[in-house]
Amino acid sequence: MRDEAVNRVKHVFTLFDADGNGVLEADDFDLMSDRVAAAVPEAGEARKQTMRAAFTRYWNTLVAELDADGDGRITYDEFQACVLSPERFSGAVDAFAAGFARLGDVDGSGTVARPVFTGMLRGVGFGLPNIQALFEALGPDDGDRITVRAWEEEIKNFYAPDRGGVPADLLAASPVA
Ligand SMILES: [Ca+2]
Ligand SMILES: [Ca+2]
Repeated sequence: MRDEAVNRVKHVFTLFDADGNGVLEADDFDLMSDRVAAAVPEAGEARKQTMRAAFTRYWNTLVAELDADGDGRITYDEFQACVLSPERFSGAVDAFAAGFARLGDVDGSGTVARPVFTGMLRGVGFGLPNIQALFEALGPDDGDRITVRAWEEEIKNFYAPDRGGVPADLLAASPVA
């Protein structure tokens, strides 16, 4: 596995452990979707529901595939097995990427404005300099917006164990210059 992928996996585990108790549980995903929804007050209820459903589905897939000892919680040791067989998660990751990125398209234009992008990723727990670096890497247009499609693809890259040197690495880099 590539070093960049290992770094992303460690970072993602820390982020997903939203309440910081050292293990992933259903409550973490509820907490995260609450924070993300709160970051985009202007998003419609339908988009929020899709986003929440994507978080829930993602958790259900993780616990079904990774909870080796069946205690309903995922430790880091259990979690890192996800990178060994990414094909088992691709459906849930695709839904997660789509539900998340499309929440940011609050006006249905197919684009996401910088403040919305920043608010949502702050909601998940990423650092502001990392978020800004990723936004720049996704090529904002003259109106300071990126396409939902570009963001969605980058979310999938973030979870791909065989990728490296992708813009998504910027989210796990520290510090970002
Ligand atoms: Ca937790
Ligand atoms: Ca477990």
